[in-house]
Amino acid sequence: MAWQKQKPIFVLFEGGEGSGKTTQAHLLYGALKGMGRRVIYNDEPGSTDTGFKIRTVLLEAERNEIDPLTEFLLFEADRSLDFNLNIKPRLENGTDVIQDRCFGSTFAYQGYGRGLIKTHGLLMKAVDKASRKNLYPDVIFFLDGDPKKLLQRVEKRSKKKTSFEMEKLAFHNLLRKGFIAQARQDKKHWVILDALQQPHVLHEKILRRVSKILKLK
Ligand code: Z5A
Repeated sequence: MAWQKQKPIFVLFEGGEGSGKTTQAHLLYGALKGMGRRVIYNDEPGSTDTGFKIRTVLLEAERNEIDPLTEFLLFEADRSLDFNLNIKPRLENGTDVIQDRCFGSTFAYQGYGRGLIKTHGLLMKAVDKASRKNLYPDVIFFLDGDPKKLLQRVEKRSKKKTSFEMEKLAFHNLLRKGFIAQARQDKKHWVILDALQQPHVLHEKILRRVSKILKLK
């Protein structure tokens, strides 16, 4: 493929902990690469040097002085850097972007999980739009499933738990509610997938949808 001709696709993966987003994002990355496309895998938080420092603060277990609004602003600061330095330049030069978490997580975790959607809903939308430099994915795959079952997958991991993984089940149920609410509000872009399916089955569904979008570009 002549690289000047590639019209990039921007794909976002969202979901709660253990939903398999990262697995599917990497499978799609490999598939697009296999088609000869220029593509990057990118995730939030922490994909820039400064963003990585923000990530360390956000994910460490002991961070009692960070209130929900501060937490939201830190995720958005990370996003603003991410779009400036990674996502926007890549899309502009015709590279596909496979994004693992973005605004969908902010509205689920900080909006629903922490309750900011009720007190700062409009502010959240305005700040987030600015952080994204008005860019929006072509498609958003939400890997949905019962948090109780999905959390069992991450329980098996030996790595140290993040501040979010240490939250109680009620918090994870709120996140799910937040993701579903967003998917219902924007059916054109959000695709809900049953995260409990086999990885290869999910990948086939995702690839089919992405191929359809690529044909229309
Ligand atoms: N956060 C936020 O609060 N606000 C924001 O705006 C943003 C993020 C952007 C980042 O954590 C944290 O930041 C995150 C939300 C919050 N919460 N936490 N913790 P992270 O970057 O360290 O990790 P993560 O994004 O949460 O990833 P994850 O949940 O740990 O993993 P995942 O991407 O959903 O799943 P996975 O790594 O692909 O798979 C997990 C395990 O399940 C693994 O062993 C796989 O082999 C297995 N797996 C995957 N798919 C399947 C299927 N289909 N069947 C069976 N087993 C599977």
